[in-house]
Amino acid sequence: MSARTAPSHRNARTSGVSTDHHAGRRQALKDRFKADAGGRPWLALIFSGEERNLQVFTPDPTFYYLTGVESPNALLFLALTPRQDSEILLLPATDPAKERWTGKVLSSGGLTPDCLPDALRAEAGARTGVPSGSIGIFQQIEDVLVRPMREVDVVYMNFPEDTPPGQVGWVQHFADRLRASNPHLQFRHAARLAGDLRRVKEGGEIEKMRAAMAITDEAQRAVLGHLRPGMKEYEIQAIVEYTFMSLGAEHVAFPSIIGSGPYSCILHYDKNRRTTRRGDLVICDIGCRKDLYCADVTRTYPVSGKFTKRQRQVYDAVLAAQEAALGAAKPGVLVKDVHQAAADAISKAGFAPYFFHGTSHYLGIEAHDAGSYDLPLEPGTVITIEPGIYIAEEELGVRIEDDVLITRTGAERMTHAPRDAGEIEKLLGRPRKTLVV
Ligand SMILES: [Mn+2]
Repeated sequence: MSARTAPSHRNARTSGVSTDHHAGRRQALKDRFKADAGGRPWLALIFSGEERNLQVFTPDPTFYYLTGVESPNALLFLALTPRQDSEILLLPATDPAKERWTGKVLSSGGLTPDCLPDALRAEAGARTGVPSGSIGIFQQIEDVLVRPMREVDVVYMNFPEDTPPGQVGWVQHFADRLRASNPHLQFRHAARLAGDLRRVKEGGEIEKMRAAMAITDEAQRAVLGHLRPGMKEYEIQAIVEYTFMSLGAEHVAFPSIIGSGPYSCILHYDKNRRTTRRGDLVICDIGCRKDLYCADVTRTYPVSGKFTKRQRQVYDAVLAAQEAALGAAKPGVLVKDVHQAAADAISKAGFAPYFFHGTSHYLGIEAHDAGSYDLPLEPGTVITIEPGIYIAEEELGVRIEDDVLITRTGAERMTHAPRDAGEIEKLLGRPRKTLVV
């Protein structure tokens, strides 16, 4: 049975809230591996990644997408050989000593007599849809692999980005060792096939993204309530991130970019140390992560409360470009077509040399989410639309970014922070709120 007709998969498409959607996603990915392997037996190793000391652990997005599990040191094993069609989930062994430091994670029991592996595995099974008999301890990885490694031709792997530059992580070591001892096998990246699946969001994912977006919109409004000349960029960042956390976000989706004056022209500026001045524009490119799904919203504000004539001219050109791109976004078109609509509008306004980045990226479990840009947009894809004009010699940068859901008939703007220049000036004209300190 193909994934499209499997009942679990159909449920997933409509509800997205039961554990069924993880089972459906795994089935859909297995179908893609099967087609990609061209009838040859294959196995796939999808790791959650390693935890690093004093850092917030975020599971590998593909692992999380397929299991809903946030534990480090876990593995999803999938295989299709003449002998087996299997799904095995290996979880970290329960470690009460470690849990005292970092809290509980979904685990498999196993290290001490007072842990109850069966109960833990039943819980993991209920949450992931993997039969509890197919849930084990991460240390069993070698046992799980022994036989299938002899039976397959193709191995799909993900490589979690969990390692500081210049170091080789455990997964990379493991992959190198597998390759060296199995030279007859073909190793392929799982990321592309999984990415194309993740690219189209289900209802439940879209709801999670809307929640992250509503909080991010609220943080933009909080900036409008407090912004004044002399405020440090990092104070604005603090207001943004305070709002994120107080409204229930777990984290930022990416380092907050608060760029004023000359730094409004630096695309990924995240030092945020400058003191704003009257007459500056300040770019606030921010997004929170909630339930591991991301939002990404940019607004550009005049610090003094009013745009100069020149700033307003540039601002309105960017807004018109964003509207043009929004109008072009619909099923069947490519992301580059959406970009072209924005670029044409900016050219028409005479600012062509000052727009030098792409207009859109996918958004989801990652701020720059997975998926091929060669595929046409389809209902359920979520992209950002974020044209900008950056005139460094005038210290004048403007970017406006919203998150957009492709629908059956066109596109829906999902983020609603104040965007019109007149409305922004009106909101900045109110008495500014004071801070806690
Ligand atoms: Mn963005």
